[in-house]
Amino acid sequence: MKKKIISAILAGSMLIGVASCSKPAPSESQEPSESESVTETSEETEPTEDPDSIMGFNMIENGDFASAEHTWGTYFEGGDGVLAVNDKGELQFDSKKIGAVNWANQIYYDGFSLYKDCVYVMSFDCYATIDRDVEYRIQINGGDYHAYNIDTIHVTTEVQHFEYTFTMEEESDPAPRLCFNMGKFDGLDNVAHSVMFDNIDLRCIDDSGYVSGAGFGPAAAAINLNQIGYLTTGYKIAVFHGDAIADKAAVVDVATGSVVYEGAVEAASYNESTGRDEARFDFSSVTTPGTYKVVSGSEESYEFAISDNVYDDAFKATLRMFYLQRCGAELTEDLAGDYAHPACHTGEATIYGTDEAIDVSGGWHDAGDYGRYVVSGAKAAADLMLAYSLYPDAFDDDLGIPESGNGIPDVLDEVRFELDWLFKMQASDGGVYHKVTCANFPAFVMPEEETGELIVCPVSTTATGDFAAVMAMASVVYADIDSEFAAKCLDAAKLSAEYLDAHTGFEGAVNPDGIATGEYPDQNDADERIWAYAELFKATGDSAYDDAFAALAGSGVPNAGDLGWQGVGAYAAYAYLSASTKGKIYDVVLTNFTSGLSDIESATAADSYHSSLKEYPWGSNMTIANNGMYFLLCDAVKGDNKGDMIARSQLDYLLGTNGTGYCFLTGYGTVSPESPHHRPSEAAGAAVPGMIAGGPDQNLEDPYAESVLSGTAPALCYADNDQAYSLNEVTIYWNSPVVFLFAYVVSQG
Ligand SMILES: [Ca+2]
Ligand SMILES: [Ca+2]
Ligand SMILES: [Ca+2]
Repeated sequence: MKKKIISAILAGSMLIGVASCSKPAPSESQEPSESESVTETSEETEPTEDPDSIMGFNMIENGDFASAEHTWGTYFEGGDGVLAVNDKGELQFDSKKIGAVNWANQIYYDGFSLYKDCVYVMSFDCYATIDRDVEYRIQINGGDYHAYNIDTIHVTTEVQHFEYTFTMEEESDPAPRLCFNMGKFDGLDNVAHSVMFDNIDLRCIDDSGYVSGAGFGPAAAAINLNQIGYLTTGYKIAVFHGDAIADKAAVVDVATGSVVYEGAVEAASYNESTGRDEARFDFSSVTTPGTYKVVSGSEESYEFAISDNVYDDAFKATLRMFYLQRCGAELTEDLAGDYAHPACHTGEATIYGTDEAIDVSGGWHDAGDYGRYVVSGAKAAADLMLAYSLYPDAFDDDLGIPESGNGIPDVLDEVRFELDWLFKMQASDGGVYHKVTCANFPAFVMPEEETGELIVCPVSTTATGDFAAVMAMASVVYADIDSEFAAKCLDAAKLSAEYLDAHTGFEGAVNPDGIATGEYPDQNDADERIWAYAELFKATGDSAYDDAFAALAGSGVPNAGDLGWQGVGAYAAYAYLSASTKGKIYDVVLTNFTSGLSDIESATAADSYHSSLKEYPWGSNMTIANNGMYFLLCDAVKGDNKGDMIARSQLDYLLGTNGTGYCFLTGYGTVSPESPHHRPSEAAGAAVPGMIAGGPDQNLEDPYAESVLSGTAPALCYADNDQAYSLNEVTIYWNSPVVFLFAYVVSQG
């Protein structure tokens, strides 16, 4: 077969903006599994430390398709087709539908790296059963998806060889994507056809610019501690590994250079979560305000403060994050700075499957996307209200939001912004719509630029239960502030409880056809129903709600230790146990509620960093914060003070006392996430301050994580990159339990 040779030299091509946004963000925090059809399995990570090793091999595994087991994925946006290795040893894409855009059909390959200032050659053979255009791209796999190397090729029924030489002029990318777009092109008719690829080869031919180990984030520190610092009276530890492990360590006053404390380092022990020996150093006895560092062996820590108001700014920023997530309202420059934007998502939304449009403007954007979801919003609102209820003195009226100075604690003004949206999500029969989003996740744009049709998804019993619960909670919290509003909240809660009474079967909580945004799925709505009855019992003392609660929770509240958006049992149990009227199954619920404490206690004691986790799943930082909050809620019920050390150490973990070397709160500490998976941060080119990143996910649930962290110990599976949506997204319900922890420690002093 004759091969026509086409060679293009695109040295240093950086065609930023060309055919960008070839696909929207592939996934979001709550939806790891349903975002795209991926046929790939785990990839081998190429060596990154030895400069010799980046040269001289084909980075595309099985590029000649000698094996039928390929690791290519497919992405469809209005197109359709089938990808397989054919019996001639070629990768064959059978196009069934070409869609409306060139990326309507995309095949892609992940699992290789490109290094700054290195030169690469990309080559492949391609033919088709018709004449057509195909777009070849090597692109960044996140953000604006711009290409590092790109060409539109004309493919015919003859095999052609394509070859490109390019220099990587941008920062090193450990997880780019090679893809071929085979959707709609000018002049192409929608006829069934096939496109064949073979001998796909990508290799480095010049590594003279390569710097070993460069480009993939800061090296973890050998001494980890709370990078913001400590309250004067607080418990204080630093954790050492590697060269920092010594018999003795010191705390040095940065201003004077003098040692203010020297003490013994605890014996080192192996930590399974990090895969290394670590040793704790307790310096709680240092209580004089100042700026310090810890010195041990040949290592020293980042500087940190000890002071009575050390967390004031970080606490405010963590709460202020909610203001910056507001939807349907203008964020003004005087308050929002670089993140100011006009009102977004103000149009009416269509109720799925109908012609009816309703106003559901307002509320908080959920996460890195602009969806608004009832179940996750309910968790966030509940956390903030609980924080205020238990620690009111921690909150004031000068947060820097539009309602600052109105005489009402700003946390309640902020929650009310969400509650006002929630009212709009309630149908006239009391059922509550699950969410409002566009059909797909948006590109990386500011919120007012997401202008697609808004769709309200059907009522779910989980959303309805959560709604009733937070509205009943609000009726108590706002009673002294605005009795009329509190009464409105209680009426809304009762109406939704009536809906639940009349609809005893599980409803909703799955994405309807054509909706690809976060699903927030659930298999069990008993905990949401129980939570609704518990809060209504607490709000009203009405024994009918106690009866309804007991009927469902008689043998125990499901998920009794969970403060999640899916398992809400701990909220339910706490509400029931903190009601002023003692409920009829109080003792059963108390045992049930507190049964999870010992596991958390033992995990916390065993881990060098006092992490309460044994495993690190997606959003592990939320579970860390939730565990601290759970202990404090149990304390509140029992009149104990057992949670103090655990709550403080979970907050310390989030702020730097962890194995990654990161303070996970954007804008605070010495090393914190700079590239969160968060559209306003991307659009502004700088991370919104005060956001908690998802944190380590040992399951490596995005291509970047898979590429960079393969083989990494569970608690170290973190990377600060906007492509790493399973590690570095942010959400309102990851921030909210951290607000709770801050409120606790600040109120304790
Ligand atoms: Ca072949
Ligand atoms: Ca206020
Ligand atoms: Ca549930």
